Amino acid sequence: MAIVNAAAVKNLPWEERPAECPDVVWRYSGNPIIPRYPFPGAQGVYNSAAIAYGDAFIGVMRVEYRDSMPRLHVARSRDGIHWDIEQEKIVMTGADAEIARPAYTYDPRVCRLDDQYYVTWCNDYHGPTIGIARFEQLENAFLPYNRNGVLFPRKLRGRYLMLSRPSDNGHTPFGDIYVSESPDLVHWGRHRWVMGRGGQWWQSTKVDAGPIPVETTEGWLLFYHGVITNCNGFVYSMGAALLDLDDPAKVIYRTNEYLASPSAPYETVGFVPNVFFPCAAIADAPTGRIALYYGAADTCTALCFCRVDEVLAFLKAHSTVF
Ligand code: BMA
Repeated sequence: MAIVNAAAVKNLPWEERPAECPDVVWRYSGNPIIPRYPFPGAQGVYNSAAIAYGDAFIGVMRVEYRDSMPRLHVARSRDGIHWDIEQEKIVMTGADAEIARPAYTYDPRVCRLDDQYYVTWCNDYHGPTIGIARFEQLENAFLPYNRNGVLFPRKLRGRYLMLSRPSDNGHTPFGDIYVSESPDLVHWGRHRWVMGRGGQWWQSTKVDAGPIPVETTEGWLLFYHGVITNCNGFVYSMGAALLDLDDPAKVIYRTNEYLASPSAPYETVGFVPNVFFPCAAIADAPTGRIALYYGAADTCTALCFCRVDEVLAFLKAHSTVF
């Protein structure tokens, strides 16, 4: 399995797997890379997006303020580990006045598509829905309530594709992943079910797309989060699926065991304990190495690593498609 349609990433943040670690995904030893209080007035940075840009990296960060409301901020990094976060929030321009003043914006993804950069995020319009912007903000993609809009990095059959998860206006105790098509990034339709919760308990409450899918010779590699409800509430873990290259509504493999689940102190203790929420994957095509950014415990930002061939081998050995 090889990564395709992706460039070599100079300065990919990377650390080899520790000798004692048996897992397919391993954590960066310096986690969390962005702490809880990055600058005055902020009380958390998590569930954030990052992308390689030239020899460096650009991030769109979810910064939580001391009114507990999330906003998006631009960040820059030379090594993908140490980040300078702008202290002014992103102000979107170009949107229709009706959708231009959301109370909150969160859980961004950044996608390079047709040589432009797109940001999708959870946008407030009488409840959460999916915002999209390139230089200017476009129309919201879907009706409320919807979350985790994740674009594909190229068109298929001349159409843009986006994953999303219809939800409710609260902490949604259900959720399946759908894929939708658009000719222009404004009008979305042909909604198709991709995969649902169910099966093993770790993903029995809801599932949601994570980073922009990584294109490989065998299919689209999608990292996602799966949620269990236990006596203490939700627990968010990370799994992976391989989607058909020509028809991503078809799931070829899907992990029946998680790849990573909250276990480190910064994942199990925080504003919302037990959340491992991946939002960005930076894939280095020549070496098959992938650096994943994830939000930990709705509090800080952390980094973990994997290799594409090992993830596929794990998927083949631990797959149940339902
Ligand atoms: C979801 C979203 C995420 C958050 C998660 C756990 O509904 O709000 O941003 O990380 O809950 O609290």
